[in-house]
Amino acid sequence: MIVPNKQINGVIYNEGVAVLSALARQRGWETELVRTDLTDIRSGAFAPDRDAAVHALSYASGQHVLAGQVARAIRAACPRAVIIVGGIHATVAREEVLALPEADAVVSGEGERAFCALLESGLEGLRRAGLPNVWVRGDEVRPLSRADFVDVNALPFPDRAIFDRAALAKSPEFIFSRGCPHSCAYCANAFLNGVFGCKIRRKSPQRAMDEIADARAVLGFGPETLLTFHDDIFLTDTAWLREFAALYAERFGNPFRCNTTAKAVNEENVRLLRDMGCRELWIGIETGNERIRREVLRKNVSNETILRAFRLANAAGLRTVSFMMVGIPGEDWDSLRDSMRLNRACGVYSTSISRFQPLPGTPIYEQALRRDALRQLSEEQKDLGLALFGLKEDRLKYHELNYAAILAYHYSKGNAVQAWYMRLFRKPLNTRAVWEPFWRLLGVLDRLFPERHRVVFERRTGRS
Ligand code: B12
Ligand code: SF4
Repeated sequence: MIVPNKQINGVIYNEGVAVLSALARQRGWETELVRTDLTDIRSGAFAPDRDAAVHALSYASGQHVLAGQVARAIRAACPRAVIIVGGIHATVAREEVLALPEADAVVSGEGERAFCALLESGLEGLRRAGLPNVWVRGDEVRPLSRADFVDVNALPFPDRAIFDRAALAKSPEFIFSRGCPHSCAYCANAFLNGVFGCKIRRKSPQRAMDEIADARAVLGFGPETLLTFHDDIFLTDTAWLREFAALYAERFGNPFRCNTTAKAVNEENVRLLRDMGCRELWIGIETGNERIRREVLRKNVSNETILRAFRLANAAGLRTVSFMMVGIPGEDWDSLRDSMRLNRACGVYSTSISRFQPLPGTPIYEQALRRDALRQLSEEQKDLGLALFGLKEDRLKYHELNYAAILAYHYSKGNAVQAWYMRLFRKPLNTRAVWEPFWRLLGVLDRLFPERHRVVFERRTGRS
């Protein structure tokens, strides 16, 4: 199993890869996880296993160019091995992956059935199975169609042993559900729901507990270890949460963090979260400008609903973390100010800020493609496997967006400087005064060296 790129911080666990590995082991195969990057390929450190019968590639859109190099290196070293490609890019940008000359099979959407068919009966068996959304070299390309989703409760426990166990033991990750009922215009779910149909599939609370116990046995984490539940929206079903909470408090009680959308927050579910030890609740604000949120991002959530969600979560004693994006199409100084104001009014503990990136397959990306507004990446950016895509028509300069990101971050309570200032003076620090000279300097540098001085801030796409 090969996941191109090892440079992205925080990517330790990958549920899709873990499940496929578990299914392979169930069928008597040995599996190995290889993470690689351009440096490895150029230096020759990436040495594909010549004895492996199957090389399975899984990657997100930012790594497509790098994945092509990985596939070439595998084919050169292992002329007869099967190369199968799947994952989010093979789903949302299937044509690009079909164009990889080294790919013997390309799977879009869920990969369990196709992967098992390949392991059980080889490439010809996979072809004969005629599964929807699967292409085998030599076949004609059929359009993507509605999915017959797998039963997540019938799957083996994800194989966590293939990852860096020591790192994963410090921060174990879980996903208890698949799917999201919303289709925000910047999120892959808009594509997935539109093409495959929308069905939320949830592991039963009992199965979720057994999976945590299995992970604990494999990784050996203790009762204080912070767990991360990566479900798109952990709070969509309060009845499920009630049952989960009772079992979790009884069997584990580890602190944890999870995602939600503001709409899903209510008094009961924040109380349940608090009682079972939730430390952080991540809520997507994305932008403080309600018009941009509704019309551009197609996220149908009002500022009032967002404020209420944060009020409830803060009152329950949860640390709230907001997801914000800067540089959304139509963004200007007024909308950035709206974002800072709303973020501040929400009383967030911390903020995760991303530079907006149009992701392939999403409505925003498709619109930008039609009006020729996508910014091309340099070859170096593509090779690194970190880059996604930008828009040509950003109204604000890079340093202005960074400045806004810094400001928004400094309005959060978890920031140490802010926390001390609040404690001493009982009011928030006016960070504008502090950052103004720095911002001006960045402006000058921006004009002098447009590409050179970029301030790095946390780069995550907003979710939920
Ligand atoms: C958890 C998560 C993370 C975690 C863990 C990352 C990881 N790689 O698992 C963290 C927080 C680290 C993260 C980081 C990032 N993420 Co993220 N993340 C997710 C999230 C919420 C869940 C992923 C998941 O586990 N799904 C459940 C599993 C079962 O599904 P799956 O991974 O798709 O796997 C199935 C199929 O794809 C297929 N399959 C997968 N691989 C293979 C291989 C073969 C051979 C076969 C046959 C099949 C197959 O079978 C699997 C089982 O059915 C998704 C949203 C989503 N709903 O998918 C976003 C998502 C994948 N992330 C996204 C992005 C953009 C990122 C970042 C680039 C953000 C950033 N700017 O830094 C980074 C980079 C991630 C990377 N290189 O992989 C985008 C990707 C869009 C795209 N077109 O690339 C998504 C879709 C969210 C969105 N905004 O739309 N992410
Ligand atoms: S951004 Fe969040 S709420 Fe919107 S579709 Fe994606 S996961 Fe669902």
